[in-house]
Amino acid sequence: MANTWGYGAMTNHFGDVVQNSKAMMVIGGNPAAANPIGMKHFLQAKDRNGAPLIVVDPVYTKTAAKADHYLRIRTGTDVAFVYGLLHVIFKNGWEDKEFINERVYGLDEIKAEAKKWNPEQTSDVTGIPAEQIVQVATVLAKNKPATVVWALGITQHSTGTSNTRIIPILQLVLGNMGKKGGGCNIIRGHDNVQGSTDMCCLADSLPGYYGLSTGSWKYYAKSWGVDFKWLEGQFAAPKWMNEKGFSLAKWWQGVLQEEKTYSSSPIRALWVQGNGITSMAQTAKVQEALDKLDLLVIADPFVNEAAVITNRTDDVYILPIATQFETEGSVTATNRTSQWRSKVVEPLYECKADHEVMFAFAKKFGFYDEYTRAMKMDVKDGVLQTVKKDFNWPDDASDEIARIVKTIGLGGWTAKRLREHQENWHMFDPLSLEGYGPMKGQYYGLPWPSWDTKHPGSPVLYDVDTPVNEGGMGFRNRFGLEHNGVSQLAESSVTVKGSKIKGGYPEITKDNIEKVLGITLTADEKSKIGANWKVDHSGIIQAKCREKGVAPYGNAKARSIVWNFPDPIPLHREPIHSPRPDLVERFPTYPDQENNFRVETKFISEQTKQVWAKDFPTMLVTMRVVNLSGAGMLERSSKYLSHITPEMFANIHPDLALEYGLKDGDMMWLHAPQGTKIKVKAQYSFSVTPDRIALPYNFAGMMQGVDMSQNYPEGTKPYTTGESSNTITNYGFDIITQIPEFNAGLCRIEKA
Ligand SMILES: Nc1nc2c(c(=O)[nH]1)N[C@H]1C(S)=C(S)[C@@H](COP(=O)(O)OP(=O)(O)OC[C@H]3O[C@@H](n4cnc5c(=O)[nH]c(N)nc54)[C@H](O)[C@@H]3O)O[C@H]1N2
Ligand SMILES: Nc1nc2c(c(=O)[nH]1)N[C@H]1C(S)=C(S)[C@@H](COP(=O)(O)OP(=O)(O)OC[C@H]3O[C@@H](n4cnc5c(=O)[nH]c(N)nc54)[C@H](O)[C@@H]3O)O[C@H]1N2
Ligand SMILES: [Mo]
Repeated sequence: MANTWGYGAMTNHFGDVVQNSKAMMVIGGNPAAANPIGMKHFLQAKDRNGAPLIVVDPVYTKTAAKADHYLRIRTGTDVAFVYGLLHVIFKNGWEDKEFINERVYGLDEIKAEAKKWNPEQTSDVTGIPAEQIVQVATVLAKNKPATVVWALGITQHSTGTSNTRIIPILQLVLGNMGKKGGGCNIIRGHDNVQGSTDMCCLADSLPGYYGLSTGSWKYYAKSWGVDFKWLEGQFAAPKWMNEKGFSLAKWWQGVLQEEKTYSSSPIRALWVQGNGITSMAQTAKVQEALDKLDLLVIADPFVNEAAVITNRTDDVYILPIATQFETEGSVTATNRTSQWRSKVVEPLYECKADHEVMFAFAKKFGFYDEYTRAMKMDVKDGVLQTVKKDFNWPDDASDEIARIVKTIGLGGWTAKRLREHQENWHMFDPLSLEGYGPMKGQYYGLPWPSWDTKHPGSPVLYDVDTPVNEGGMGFRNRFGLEHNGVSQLAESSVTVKGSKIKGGYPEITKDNIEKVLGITLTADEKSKIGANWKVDHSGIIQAKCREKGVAPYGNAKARSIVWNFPDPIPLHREPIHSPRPDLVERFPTYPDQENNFRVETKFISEQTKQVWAKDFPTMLVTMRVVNLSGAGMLERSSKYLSHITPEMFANIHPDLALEYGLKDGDMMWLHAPQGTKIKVKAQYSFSVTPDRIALPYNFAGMMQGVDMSQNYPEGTKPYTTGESSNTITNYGFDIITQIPEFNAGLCRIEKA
């Protein structure tokens, strides 16, 4: 199962924005509530650099309240909006021609699509006034470098992947990538969510984003000191090794088997370790699936509300887990830096840390030795081998990661270095991240890639004006050497500063290393070197690259065409449940999807099943509130935090409320296209227009009007319970990642 929420990482960092950004566009994010520390930096950039703040959001948020330009977009139309900006930029010749020619592939198709999106057409689709589109395009073109910041308003759509591609394309066109003060600063969510994706709490890759392929599995088998055949034998059949698993968004389908499902058998047991369950879309389906399972195990410091919304009376196990204050180890922040954390107290009462629970189960299942073996291994004389009898937690776990995960360059993240950074916090500049004294020549937290144990970390990705050994690099050569006869490498004029290799170069392999780097390997080196930089345990490829000032992953072009995606260039497609039937005809969604993450997913058949807007006329957006987080159980168990939002509510414009005879504070039913409903309090607000409402997503404990609170074990009921917005967020999933379409849907209001 997987957490598929996050999509990307920051290319730059908050301090860089303060120091270098000349403009900022926050699109689909509300850091004032969801990342107040990040927000502080944007306000500083406004003050220090006079950088205008542009906020693009369907709701007038607390972030929007600080904006110089607030654009009230209709949900699910960001691709159209960015094409609208590109239209104005190309029309005026404001694109960075040199950057595009040297470092970008496939922009002609983007240009052709942008031509269609003149300000009037863009305005009709997005709801943003045409003059504002021209104005903001001008601001971005005239204030360089500009950074673009986004979060969930961009990813939680059936077109989420296209959203996350069109914005970097905008930054490429403006020449803002690989620049201090520029880049795409995607604010990741939870504490350590970046680390959890890097470490593969994902159903479609191996740790470090190694693909699901026999080659990657073999690399991991070797890295873990286990036999590949043994690993293969752990699967029901070998073919499942290279198949994506179920995703967190649709695991319930594996239980209910209502839509077409591709797996060896139905899911019968669910183990939840650190996920709120009610934070998922389709909560009514989740409830049905929870009821149907044979076994439910929840490992959580709190009573996870999965145990509360189910009607089952048996076979639910709640394992008390230690909090982060009771454990030690590294976590990864949104800007790709690692931080070491110390244990504050030993685990209290009978609770155990997550890894202890995992170890206990591995023992019970009989693979504890294989599970922990890599922590006893190391590379000696260029050869990976077992070097000791026992391991030392958590340091050896961190060193294992550093030894194995080459793809994103974690080679430098040894426990020793991370501990030194923690001990020397005061020796780093909080804005530039540069170290002084004993930390001189390193960046705080060694932002990845930190290729090897001498590397300082890379605070700004793709920066060719900085030597590789000091944090610079080109774009990664990830998609072959050429496509349709066009080279994918950077032009000859793009030499990474200080590099001995001029211009673009491919990713380094055993076969090309001598030619690309102009060196000759010894017979001993040849016998030890791995097939390519991603799987080279010997460290030879990295060492040779260091000598030449070369990034082992190549120096290539960024591509704006993804030839193997359903939409090779991002295209506007209406949300599955759109308020504009006329636009559904012009911009239909994708064909239904046969099999992604083991399940069928409906797209066009759902979009055209009926004219949804007729029966469900109001748009639905979900949001975060500053005092609650995630599924909300933690904070709703705090007297003081729950007091701020004592009840589940919806922000509703008085004009809309009055259409339904709702006074401020009245209860109302909200009905969803999938036939579900929730009962919530109407809270008058001018942050929304009369065509839309906004709901926090951090409540649980009620299901479609039914109070489930008798299910909390004695003494655990939080101070506040309420309906989960996710009972009515509409059916719809991103075509690639399967992120639910939390942020573009429809509902119908009824006075309760
Ligand atoms: N409608 C709507 N739904 C959304 C979103 C939205 O914007 N709108 N956002 C989505 C996003 S981005 C996310 S990330 C998810 C978040 O949703 P969840 O992942 O559900 O978030 P949390 O409630 O923070 O955490 C889940 C559980 O982890 C437990 N926990 C905390 N620390 C530990 C630990 O150390 N070990 C273990 N084992 N458990 C621990 C907590 O007690 C909690 O029960 O929600 C998604 N759902
Ligand atoms: N207090 C608090 N802080 C949190 C969390 C929390 O639950 N509570 N959760 C953490 C997590 S896991 C995450 S992932 C982050 C998320 O951080 P954010 O994404 O900043 O949080 P949201 O409040 O979901 O903000 C999403 C914004 O996108 C807007 N939006 C909705 N649809 C669209 C659209 O189609 N286009 C555009 N342009 N905007 C749209 C919404 O109106 C909303 O203002 O926050 C983290 N921080
Ligand atoms: Mo998140």
